[in-house]
Amino acid sequence: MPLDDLIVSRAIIDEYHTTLVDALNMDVAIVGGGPAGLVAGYYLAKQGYKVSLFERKLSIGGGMWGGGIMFNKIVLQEDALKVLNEFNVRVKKYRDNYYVADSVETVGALIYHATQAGLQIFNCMSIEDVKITADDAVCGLVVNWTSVELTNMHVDPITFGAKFVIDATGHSCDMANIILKRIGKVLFTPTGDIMGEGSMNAELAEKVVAENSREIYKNLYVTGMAANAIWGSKRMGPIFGGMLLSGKKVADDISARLAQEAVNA
Ligand code: 48H
Repeated sequence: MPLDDLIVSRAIIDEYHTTLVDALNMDVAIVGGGPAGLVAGYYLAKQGYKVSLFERKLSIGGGMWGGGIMFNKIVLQEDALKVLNEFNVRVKKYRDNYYVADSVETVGALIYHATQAGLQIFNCMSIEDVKITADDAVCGLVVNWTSVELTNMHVDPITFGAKFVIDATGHSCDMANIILKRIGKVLFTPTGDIMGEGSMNAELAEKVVAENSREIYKNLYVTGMAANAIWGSKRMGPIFGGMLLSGKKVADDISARLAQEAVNA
């Protein structure tokens, strides 16, 4: 059977349009496709919630691909294996409490299992603002193509609705920065501001990252490296167990809120 180039185009346009329209109202919108955002998306989608993840770059995976200094291995501690094992990644025990995985295999597995669970990923899209309610609670995202951002063209964005938003943007804490710029120093931190990332200490940083992964402003949660930056905790370098545990923690917190909302409705 001959192939028609225009049917190829139509298939892409039709299917993308359907996917995009379907995402206009979500339970949860995740900004950033690093390990923490992907794990959060996996757990929320697995529970049947409608979740989309928006990633600025063409590739999903954030800072995980490069392992440490582009040696593409990642280290995980024992506690995190229960999360990693859900993704069927091969892990080698290096010594007690130190496990090593291939970073490329891990990113591939996170993307595969998250999308199979129902997470909708939009790549090449940058979040430039949040949608807010009359009392300044976050209720969605303002989105544009990254190519528009890069070329600095004056093209207006479009808006998506979400009951909850997760800042999974890593070191840059983009969503928290948007709140500071638009609304002020109103974050749920002691200062209302981003408290800033401390220097390297894997032990201290990993101990608190899951606990730091929580609501930072009305309906806005944080996960991953951004959680430690916002709450003024240390960085951890190329150990990724905390990123996985952090993604799971924020998914657990939000699913508890969504379940409560369903009861109240
Ligand atoms: C759309 C955006 C926007 C935006 C950013 O950096 P990440 O991998 O984040 P985490 O928290 O999942 O993982 C952190 C880890 O990779 C890391 O850096 C560690 C452990 N460092 C330790 C240390 O000591 O340095 O991914 C964040 C993603 C990236 O892909 C960005 O492109 C994306 O978010 N992003 N996407 N709109 N406004 N801002």
